[in-house]
Amino acid sequence: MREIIAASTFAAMALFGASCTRPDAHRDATTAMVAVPAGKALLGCNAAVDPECEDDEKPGGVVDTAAFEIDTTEVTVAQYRACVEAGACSVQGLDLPSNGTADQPELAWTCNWSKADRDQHPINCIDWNAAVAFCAWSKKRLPTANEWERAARGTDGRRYPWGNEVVQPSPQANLADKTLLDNKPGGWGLLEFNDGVVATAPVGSFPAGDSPTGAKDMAGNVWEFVADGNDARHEMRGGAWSYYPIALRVSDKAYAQNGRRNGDTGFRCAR
Ligand SMILES: [Ca+2]
Ligand SMILES: [Ca+2]
Repeated sequence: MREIIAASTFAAMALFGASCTRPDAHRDATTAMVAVPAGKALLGCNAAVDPECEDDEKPGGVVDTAAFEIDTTEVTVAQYRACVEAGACSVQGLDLPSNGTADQPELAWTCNWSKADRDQHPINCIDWNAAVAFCAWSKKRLPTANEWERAARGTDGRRYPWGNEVVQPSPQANLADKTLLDNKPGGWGLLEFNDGVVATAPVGSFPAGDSPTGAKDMAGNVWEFVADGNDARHEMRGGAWSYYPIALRVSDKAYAQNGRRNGDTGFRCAR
């Protein structure tokens, strides 16, 4: 299955690599960034506002982070394509999810690469190493977990990017709502939420959920890889279209086995 699905895209990549050197192509991927100043912020579990903290979020506390910039949005399909066309990024597996051990063709419908009208959706079905390669090509890097969280929640230790208020029925984020439940019989989703989106939405579609720094979709849409983790498993932050409100909390952590490519996971870059 892997070879069949990837064949045409490999051919396209070879074509670009052989005939299309675009030294300025990285400018195509230039994306708006928000500047986060140096200083102290409350990161990790803030039990005063969040009764759902899990063990790996504890203990919370005040952390000093140096100044950095982070992409305003998740990296889009169009931005990733610019890197592919420059010969610096791979398309391997972008149409075929994997849990890190086995391919999951039954989930191929969730992947945005090479589907029509997805240019402004987040690139997904991508593994951690490919995300690292894209950020390097963009002269950036993956954010650390602390940087990601600082950008998502500001300095005051809030529970979600927008504050401490619970997720609204017509929410500030794309999560596993009734749209997913209604359109994927036998699937999953929560009837009390209605964000109108089955899987991913174009980046920045939920401005009511913007973080205090101006970063968008820090809750939901796709999980985002961060630099933390090890060769066996990589940390992800922010929850996704396939998850429930507990995962939209800014201090929540999830982990991907190395090699995992899922429709619910993408990334953004920092510098
Ligand atoms: Ca949804
Ligand atoms: Ca996100």
